[in-house]
Amino acid sequence: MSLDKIRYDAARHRTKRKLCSSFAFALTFHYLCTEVIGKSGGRLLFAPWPRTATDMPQRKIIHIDMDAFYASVEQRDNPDYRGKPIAVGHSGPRGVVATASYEARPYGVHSAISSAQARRLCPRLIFVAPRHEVYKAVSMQIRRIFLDYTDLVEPLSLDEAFLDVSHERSATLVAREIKKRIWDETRLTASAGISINKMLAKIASDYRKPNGLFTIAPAQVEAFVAALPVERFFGIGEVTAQKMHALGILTGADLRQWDRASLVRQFGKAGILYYGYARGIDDREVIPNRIRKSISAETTFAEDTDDRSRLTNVLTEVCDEVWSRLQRHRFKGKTVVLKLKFDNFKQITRSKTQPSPIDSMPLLLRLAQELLASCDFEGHKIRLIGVGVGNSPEIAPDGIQLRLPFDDLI
Ligand code: DCP
Ligand code: MG
Repeated sequence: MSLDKIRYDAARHRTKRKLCSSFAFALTFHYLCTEVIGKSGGRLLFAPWPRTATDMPQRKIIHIDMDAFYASVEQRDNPDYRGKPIAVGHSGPRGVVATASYEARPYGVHSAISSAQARRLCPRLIFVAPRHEVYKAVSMQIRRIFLDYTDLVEPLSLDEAFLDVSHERSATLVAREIKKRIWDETRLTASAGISINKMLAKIASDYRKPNGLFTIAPAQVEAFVAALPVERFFGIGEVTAQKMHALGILTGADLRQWDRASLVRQFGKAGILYYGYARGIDDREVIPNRIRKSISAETTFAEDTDDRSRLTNVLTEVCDEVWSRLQRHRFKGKTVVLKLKFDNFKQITRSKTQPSPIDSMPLLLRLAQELLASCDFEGHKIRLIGVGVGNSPEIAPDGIQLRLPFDDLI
């Protein structure tokens, strides 16, 4: 807190001073961006590699993330759960926690741990079965609110989205108003992060959770990033953070000591991204309404199995679900993907591509069955089976095979 706070306050004072002297420059720069560079898609195509975030054309980005989303919905709808540690998820032996209320978090209960472990950590934890339809409905409600402020809304999941509000005078005021509307219309709280790019806005929304609002203004970026522990950067996961720690990189300031070539040597292509992160740079645009690339469904068995006739039965159910989703979303695809997860958690995918879109349930099922028949289980039992359809002729030019990472299948 203290170091962060000192640097943050110092940065605030610097901001005020800088703001006045750079006003005239900003006006000229704004003119150049909108009139000259703006016509080339808003990108400084001919610019040299920018040294700092403030060298970049600046956007105003808001990141909104609902607080303990599923759990808050359950506490809203059932007064018995309010003020209590709850976990949304199935409590059975193979259950997993989708999320936990803020009352449960001090015990160490969080998303993705097993329900059994959660119960050990917090014996009075209340398990609540998920109600996905309700979460989806709330998600649509908040999305409609976002769209009242900008068309540039990029949902990342049901409960979070980036908004580009560069056209607004104050992104912070917009964020405050959005939070209020979310509360008024859903009785749920959200946290908002405001800054000049996606990476910083995402970090900012997490900074004062729950029910937080935090702005990283342009002149604060350098000091903020310098003091930030590397594990808090959006996109630096646990494994990478550990590797950085081993190299003595604990904060953004440490990361900034590294040149681009050395980071690429250590971290591959991601090194380029990290080089930018250390300088508060992230040039990714807010992309509204992602194009759906695929549709899938999957099932985890209550008990691992290698019984081929049981697998075929479940495969039929999964294909049924995929088929009904394909119809609901009017989605057409030429490739079927089968995903299997073994009892040792190893995962394989196999795919088959047709010359034209899969246009019937029997065809989908036949292709999925052929894929299953071709799989060697290597003596393992199956824990999970999934089927996806992708490679839509509407988004892939003919003859180009789309990559089909199963994780992208919705
Ligand atoms: N979710 C899930 N499985 C996970 C992570 C999340 O099913 N491994 C679901 C439940 C969450 C929702 O997605 O409520 C949103 O995820 P977040 O990461 O935003 O977590 P929360 O909203 O629950 O909490 P926070 O207040 O930290 O944002
Ligand atoms: Mg959330």
